[in-house]
Amino acid sequence: MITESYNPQVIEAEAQRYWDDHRAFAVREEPGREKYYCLCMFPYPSGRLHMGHVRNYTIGDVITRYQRMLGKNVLQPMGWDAFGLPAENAAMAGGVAPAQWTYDNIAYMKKQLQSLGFALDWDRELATCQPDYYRWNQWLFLRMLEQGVVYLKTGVVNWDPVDQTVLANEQVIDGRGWRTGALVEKREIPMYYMAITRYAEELLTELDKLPGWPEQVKLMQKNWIGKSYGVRIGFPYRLSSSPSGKEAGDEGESGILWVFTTRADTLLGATYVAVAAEHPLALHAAQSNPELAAFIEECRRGGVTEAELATQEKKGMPTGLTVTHPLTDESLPLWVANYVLMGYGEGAVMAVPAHDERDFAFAHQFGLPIKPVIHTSAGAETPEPWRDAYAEHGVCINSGKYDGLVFDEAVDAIASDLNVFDLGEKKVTWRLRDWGISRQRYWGTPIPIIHCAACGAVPVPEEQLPVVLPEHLVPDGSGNPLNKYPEFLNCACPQCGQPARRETDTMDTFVDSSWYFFRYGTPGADAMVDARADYWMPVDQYIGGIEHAILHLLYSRFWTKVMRDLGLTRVSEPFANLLTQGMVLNHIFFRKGEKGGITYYPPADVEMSRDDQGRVTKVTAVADGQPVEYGGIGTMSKSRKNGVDPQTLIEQYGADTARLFMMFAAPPEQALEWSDTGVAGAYRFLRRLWVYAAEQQEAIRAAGVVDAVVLDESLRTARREIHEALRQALFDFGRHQFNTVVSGGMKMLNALARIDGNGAVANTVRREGMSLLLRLLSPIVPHITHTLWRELGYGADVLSAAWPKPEETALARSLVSLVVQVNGKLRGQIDVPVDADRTAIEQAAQDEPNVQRFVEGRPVRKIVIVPGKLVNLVC
Ligand code: ANZ
Ligand code: ZN
Repeated sequence: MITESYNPQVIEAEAQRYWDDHRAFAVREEPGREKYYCLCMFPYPSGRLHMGHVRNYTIGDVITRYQRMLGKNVLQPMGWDAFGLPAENAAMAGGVAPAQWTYDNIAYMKKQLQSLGFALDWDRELATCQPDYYRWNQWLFLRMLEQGVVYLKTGVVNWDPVDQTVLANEQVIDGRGWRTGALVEKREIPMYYMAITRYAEELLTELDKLPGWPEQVKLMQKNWIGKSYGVRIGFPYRLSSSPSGKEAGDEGESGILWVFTTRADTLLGATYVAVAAEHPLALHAAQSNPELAAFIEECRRGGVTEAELATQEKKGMPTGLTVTHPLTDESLPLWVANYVLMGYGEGAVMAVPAHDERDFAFAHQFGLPIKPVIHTSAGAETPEPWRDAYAEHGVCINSGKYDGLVFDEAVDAIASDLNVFDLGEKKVTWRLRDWGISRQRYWGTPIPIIHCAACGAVPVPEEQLPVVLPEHLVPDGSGNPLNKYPEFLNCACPQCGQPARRETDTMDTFVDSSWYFFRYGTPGADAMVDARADYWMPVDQYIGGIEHAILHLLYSRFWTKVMRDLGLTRVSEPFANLLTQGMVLNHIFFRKGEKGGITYYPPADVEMSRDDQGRVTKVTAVADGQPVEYGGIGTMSKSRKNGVDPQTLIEQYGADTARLFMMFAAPPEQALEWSDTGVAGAYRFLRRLWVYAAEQQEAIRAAGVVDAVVLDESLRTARREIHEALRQALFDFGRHQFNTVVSGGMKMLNALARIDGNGAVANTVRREGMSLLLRLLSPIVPHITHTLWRELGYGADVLSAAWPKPEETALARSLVSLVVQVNGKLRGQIDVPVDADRTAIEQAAQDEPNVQRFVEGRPVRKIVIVPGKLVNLVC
């Protein structure tokens, strides 16, 4: 019995209980049966789900249920990216151990996920902070160490001198420690690196084998890997032997400064040469120049990321040294510049201000010469005054024997001329760096190394894995608590048995997320992976935020290739198809305080009026009725207080409404604007569906199968409308355009509701239409469709019903509409059978009442028929 009122809380709990009891989403490997692996990026257990999660996991669930109804063996797992800094911060703030905090959050968020009715195989749940997961991080680390894919090298870290601790990049704010405010120092310490650069070429070329990835993501990966074809050019120099100055006849020490350039064709336009602050030549010059030494120190304190370097103000200082131009023997000044990176190319550039943006800005600032050597859109002459660098390729000018050559020719000619003096060679340079994985943090996977005074750094033997992280420690901000915990720290050297000390660095948490998708395929395995993973991998559809477009996906691709080379998997690429869902946005409201501070107002705490164009005209705070400023639409965020808590939404309207709204409001890749009226609209549609089913339940239950032959015209039309909407919706399902799937479902319900007549024949159309509609909508709103499917007597479980299919006979149009004109003017419309003959059409046209009025008894002299379109009566 379907009650009159739609009560989502009751039916959703019931449907979820049914799925639990029937273990509906637990799957097994079934060799020979087509599999589908649908995966959403696993969440960090921050405490509560946010709308971005709900959107992400709803998209994944809709695809999962859709593929399952297509008959595939579908795996959709879930787990927790459970290590990381926020747990340590929460621990410091609340005095609770990160492990406790993390497990509590997992428990709460798991309940939230379950209340949304996702078709998840919870038997495969994992949390990366569990020893039986991270032991395999350690195990693979050791295999990579054996292969030389992991190696030790010194790296630079941020050191807080007050707290005596290493800070993560995000803990450094304007060059100061986030807690102490102390100026952060750079320190060099030994760290473990993974040689991702060994796979650079493959990581680049295999992007072309991923047609199911968004072009934008592939481009971002490509730029990150950054393969550049260029020339390494040598600029000879001579240093004076006494740092104090050049005495007569002092020949000094000679050498060659190497630079890397992608624009060897501009070599004749080089007007100075610049090196990074850490470059040996800069350090040499600083020995006799305290001002330069201070400048170098200042550069070292600054940001290290590329983004920081690209945006920061250009700073520089001359070294007083010069180098020799390898083709002209001209002497060029050598500068130290903060825009030159030590870690890229040669840590030095030949500067061509006329044709390079950064060199131009620098030259402009320090009054260095600018010399054009390429015919560009600026023309052959120096445009005065210089406003900009002209970076386009073009023909060489002002370049002596190279004049007239185009880019490729010039690069070849210059490279081979330089080659004669051993001052140039073609070279490929990569932007990609090896991946430093050591973190001086507690809450992460312990690096399985033991330090022995006699034997050095000794790998933990395999049988001693996992190195278990003690879970009860509470960091207090003064460094890694493992360093003060003897039970962890002290151990015996595996090689000589003498007392030794455990490594206390842990792994970057990107390690944890680099292979979790393999582990879902092999829950409980006593190996990193077993044969079961071969059945499931690769992931058929991966879904997550664009913020992971580069690092997470690149590291996962890298680990997969390493695992392949170790014989652990057959796949080379982990994710066949990738969907990056759009952000969830909401209005932003704020007031500016007297001192310039900004107070944000949650959308629920303001009243907003709009004009008839939908523009916001007036906003006031509910609390005091006073105006509040409107900040437009932006990503939901805690700091701007414009988030909406999914929990309230689920409690008020139910999971199906939340899911339906998410799917209806925008296609998955696009940004979704939050809208309370949209949510209410989604709810109203579900209630209409429910009420329709309640009203028609007896009729539908009792009805038989549609017999197309006995349908009258209006039933045939209703049925055709239903099948036409279904056909379009199925097409949209296939291309993951769920918003129009939902509108298709709405059209189907409208067509059903328009059927009048209570006869047995009409009921057969209702029964068929409702069956199609419930199956179509079941991936999106699984609870209501589950209940109605059962209550209307279609079967026990809509999940195991066949995916709906439109019927050709229902789609065939039996009538066509023709417009009728009298003397070329539109006067009426007629519906005639598609196969009607000329006489029948003429008769129908003349019988149309409005047409009769305009003919007014005049004799019709001629009738023109355009088949399928119109009839024109001439009189
Ligand atoms: C001269 C020149 C002239 C350049 C010109 C560009 C335009 P991609 O394409 O990203 O590989 N460069 C080289 N090493 C650098 C470093 N360590 N730090 C900062 N910049 C560096 O970039 C290659 C270009 O980046 C090189 O080509 C060099 O500037 C600069 F009209 O050399 B070029
Ligand atoms: Zn030893």
